[in-house]
Amino acid sequence: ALVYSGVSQDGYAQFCGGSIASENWIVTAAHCLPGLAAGDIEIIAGITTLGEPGSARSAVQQIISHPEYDDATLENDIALLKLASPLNLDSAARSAIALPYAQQGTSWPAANTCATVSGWGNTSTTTANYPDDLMAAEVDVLTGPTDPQCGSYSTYDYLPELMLCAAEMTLGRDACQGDSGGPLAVDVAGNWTLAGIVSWGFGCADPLYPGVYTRVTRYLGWVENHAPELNPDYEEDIPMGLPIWLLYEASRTN
Ligand code: 4AZ
Repeated sequence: ALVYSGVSQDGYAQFCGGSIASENWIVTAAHCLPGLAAGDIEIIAGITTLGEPGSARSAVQQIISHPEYDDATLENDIALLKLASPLNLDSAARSAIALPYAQQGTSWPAANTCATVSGWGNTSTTTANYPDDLMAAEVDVLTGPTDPQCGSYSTYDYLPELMLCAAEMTLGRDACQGDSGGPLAVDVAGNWTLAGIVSWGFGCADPLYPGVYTRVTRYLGWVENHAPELNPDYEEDIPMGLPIWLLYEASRTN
């Protein structure tokens, strides 16, 4: 969770999501961050319920938003947060997600790939109903990286090279406001991999307007330029693990 440092109650402070890429780096959406300085925000990792006793915040040392992020078109909606001190990734509930270096950028993820989006965003399309418990939903990648059409969006708005289109048409599950910056994750042979970053959409769970995500494969070079340790060839291995929503689902009794 990305939270405002000036707001002490986590449930009120949370404004976006993010993904742990390594002990020092969080990947999120650039549109979460305009006007914010590193000292204005903190991150919470390793919990599923906002406000959970004992959940610690981590300070952010630097915000690196993509220099070509465009807040009118939402092109290049990606940012890196460098943490002031490393997270302890030894905890099962606090582990990194793989970046899709091993996947083919122009063919992955293919249409019909199952993906999971998660976050503390709004659960209602009509009122503000923000949960304290982390939510997760399985959605389908609707089109491949070269398919120009995403639902009913105009081809000027949906740019398949930079964006990814995913939705759950029959159950009406989708990301919504407050989920921005969080992961769209795909299980690649047991390695949870960051395919997308929650970016934008017209409303939420509207059958004509799928959720739109930043296409992470497109930005691996940019990520690596700023955070060389996120390149898989870097000498230190990043401990990967299960995504926190799976641990949460496993611990639920109902
Ligand atoms: C938002 O406002 C937002 N349905 C994020 C994702 C979606 C819609 C809105 C996708 O941050």
